[in-house]
Amino acid sequence: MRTYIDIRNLKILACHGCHAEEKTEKQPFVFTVRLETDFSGARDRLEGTVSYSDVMKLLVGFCEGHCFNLIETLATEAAKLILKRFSSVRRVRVTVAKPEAPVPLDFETVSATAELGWETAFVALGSNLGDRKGYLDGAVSFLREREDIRVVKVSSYLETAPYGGVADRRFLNAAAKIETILSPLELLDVLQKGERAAHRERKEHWGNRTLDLDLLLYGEEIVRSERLTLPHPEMTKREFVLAPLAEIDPFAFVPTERKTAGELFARLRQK
Ligand code: A4P
Ligand code: MG
Repeated sequence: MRTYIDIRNLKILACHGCHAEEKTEKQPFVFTVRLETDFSGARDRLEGTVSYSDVMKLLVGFCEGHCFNLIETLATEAAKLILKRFSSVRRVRVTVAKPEAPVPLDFETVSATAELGWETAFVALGSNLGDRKGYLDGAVSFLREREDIRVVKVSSYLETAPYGGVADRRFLNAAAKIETILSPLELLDVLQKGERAAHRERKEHWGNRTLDLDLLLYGEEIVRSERLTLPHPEMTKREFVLAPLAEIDPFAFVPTERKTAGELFARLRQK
């Protein structure tokens, strides 16, 4: 069963738009919101559900307190805010309409819709320079501190021999299961920020490093772009990735292989 709370046509006067006068003259923005939340835990108590009045008040404060150029940004940021503030909302769809948009034509309204939710992803952690355990602990804390990421589970730390013929010191490796409202590329940016915070120097590909944070899986998405490949292209060949991944979630699904982490780990060990 899927259960929703809908808020329809919440009208808020605020300043959003690209034109100079839109930054100072208020105009109406009309919000329609669908919250996906599980009703079964509520047991007819307000504390057990998401208070629609709290969601509406949050939207009013947010819309009045910011000044974006685009209704696309307003819809996306409002959706992210709802997901961060109301932990029982799994997915949200926010439509922002701007009926008085400054276009000299006869139209009813114009709107932008953002739909997002908490997605499951897996991150590989590795370190083979300096205080290796300290770097992995620091990376986990870095992820835990973010409002747009929830750390669900972290594997044990495994001591592993260097793989690939470039790095020459032993690694400490781990994997983390997270939930995030970030897109895959936004998440990659965050992981690279975490690496920089650990004073990671990119000297040579596959070389020694204080901290490597790789994105292994993001839901069942398959991505082949310049900056990002998903699932991580090397993951199925690496015991130091599959062992901690299978430990925390043997049913994590690798869509390009049509196999679970547990199956891939067992296959690799047989080789
Ligand atoms: N990139 C593309 N897809 C991804 C993804 N799914 N996750 C791009 C992360 N990054 C991805 O990475 C190079 C580029 O890959 C990034 O700019 C990103 O846009 P990098 O971190 O700059 O360079 P790197 O770390 O040298 O490459 P990579 O591929 O992360 O290295 P690996 O493959 O992780 O190898 N042996 C043991 N025992 N344990 C280890 O942890 N690690 C390595 C590093 C070698 N041997 C090891 C270990
Ligand atoms: Mg890397």
